[in-house]
Amino acid sequence: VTGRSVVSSTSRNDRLGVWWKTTTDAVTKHSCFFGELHTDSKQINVVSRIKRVSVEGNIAVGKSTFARLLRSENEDWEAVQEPVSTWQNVEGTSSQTVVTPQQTVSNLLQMMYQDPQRWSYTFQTFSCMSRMRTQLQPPPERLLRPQASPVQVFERSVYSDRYIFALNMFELGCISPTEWAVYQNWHSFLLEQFGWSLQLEGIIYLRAPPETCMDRLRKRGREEERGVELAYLEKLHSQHENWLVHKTTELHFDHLKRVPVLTLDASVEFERDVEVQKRLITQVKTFFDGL
Ligand code: DCM
Ligand code: MG
Repeated sequence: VTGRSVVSSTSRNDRLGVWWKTTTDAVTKHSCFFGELHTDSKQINVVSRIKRVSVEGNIAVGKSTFARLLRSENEDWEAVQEPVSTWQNVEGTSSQTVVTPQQTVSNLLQMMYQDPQRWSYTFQTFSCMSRMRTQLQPPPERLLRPQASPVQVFERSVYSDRYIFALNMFELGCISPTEWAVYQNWHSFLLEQFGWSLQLEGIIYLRAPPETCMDRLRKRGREEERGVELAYLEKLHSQHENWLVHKTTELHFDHLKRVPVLTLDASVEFERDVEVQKRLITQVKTFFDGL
């Protein structure tokens, strides 16, 4: 693959798993493919790759629990967590060029909830950037085994960052029209650059009434979210419905309009109910097979 350094690869017969990176100026672009090789005219075309699926849903609906469940079900399924701890501890990130040791640690998640007018844009910028960094990491070795049917399951995506949270903050007036224009500008640009590596093959939508999410949010008791009101969860619920069910949200990426969505009923308590878990897993398996 010209101009790219292969970090790791495995192959058997006509199956290939390649993890490679391209470095251009300041950016290192990681990509991973897993699939069949077609070697006509000395050109290698990799026709399929690791399936990438995001789990979407309202705050505290149970995305992390669900992702853990999938991970324990099948070792070909990898769960990639949302980098929430990074947002709670801005100094602890890997971009040393931006944050100096003299600066105090910021809990940006808390700042955003305490003063959304002031901090929403900053939070949405940082959360989306840190998510990109997380989701561009190389997958674990075991997913590159030739006999694997690998799926990476991401907790949320750069698409929900924009079409759920940032859009919502703009509609609530916490992100100004200028900030919204700037956000959309860099978001589109970065996705055009990294788009291929971040694209999804599928979306799982965990759907539950906002009241249920409110109960779970209280039970979880994340300190920063103590002031979250039902009205806010209702608004986020509508954003999910508009994007994933009614399909009325205006999207700016063509492939995203065609990504299949599996809607799962997450109103039932699935954390400890083995029967419910089995039912959900069966639906997920069928969905993954069809991607
Ligand atoms: N969050 C946000 N904007 C984003 C992504 C996340 O405000 N673009 C917030 C919502 C929750 C927390 O981060 O407070 C993530 O928790 P959960 O995964 O349970 O939704
Ligand atoms: Mg979570």
